[in-house]
Amino acid sequence: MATLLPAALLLLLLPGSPAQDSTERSFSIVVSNSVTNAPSRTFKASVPFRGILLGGMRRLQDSDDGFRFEYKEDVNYGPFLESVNELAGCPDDRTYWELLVKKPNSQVLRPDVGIGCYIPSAGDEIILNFTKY
Ligand code: B12
Repeated sequence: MATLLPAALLLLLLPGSPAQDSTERSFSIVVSNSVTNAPSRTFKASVPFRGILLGGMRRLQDSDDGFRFEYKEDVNYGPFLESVNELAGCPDDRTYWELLVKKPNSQVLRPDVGIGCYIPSAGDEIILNFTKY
């Protein structure tokens, strides 16, 4: 009887519950450059339910030759995005890849976490913006 099932098991069995939701969350990744104002490039990406941005970027890289990135692992904060399409941030020039998110309502946020922790929502426009600090 359903009433006797533990709550977690019940959640797994409920139709449409997050645990069963296998639909991908589609979002876009815009590669932009505020230093040179080079034209932006837009890519389509997706993550599964609660998937992290880094995973969506990896899958995009695997499927699209036009998108390449590299990151280094920071001992405290995880993956730090170092380069996109062969362009790397440089401490001497004080350049880096900033992570911005434009929400469907056009509000632009600057997440307080990096690519390893940010969880894209459907319709997000993830902006990887080469800029200066
Ligand atoms: C300075 C700074 C930066 C500088 C670092 C370069 C420099 N030489 O100054 C720049 C501007 C590049 C930067 C960028 C970002 N930062 Co920052 N940054 C800081 C800050 C203020 C000080 C770090 C520092 O100098 N520590 C002292 C030195 C001696 O220690 P360190 O270990 O060598 O420091 C290095 C790491 O902190 C690393 N780093 C800095 N920021 C981030 C962010 C991530 C996600 C990672 C993996 C590493 C990393 O760069 C430092 C220099 O090499 C901290 C907050 C704080 N007060 O600590 C936030 C902080 C570390 N940054 C943060 C964030 C979120 C970012 C960004 C993701 C912001 C964004 N939306 O774009 C980006 C990184 C994007 C990417 N490319 O992956 C968060 C990380 C929180 C988290 N749990 O993920 C912090 C804690 C601030 C906050 N919002 O609370 N940052």
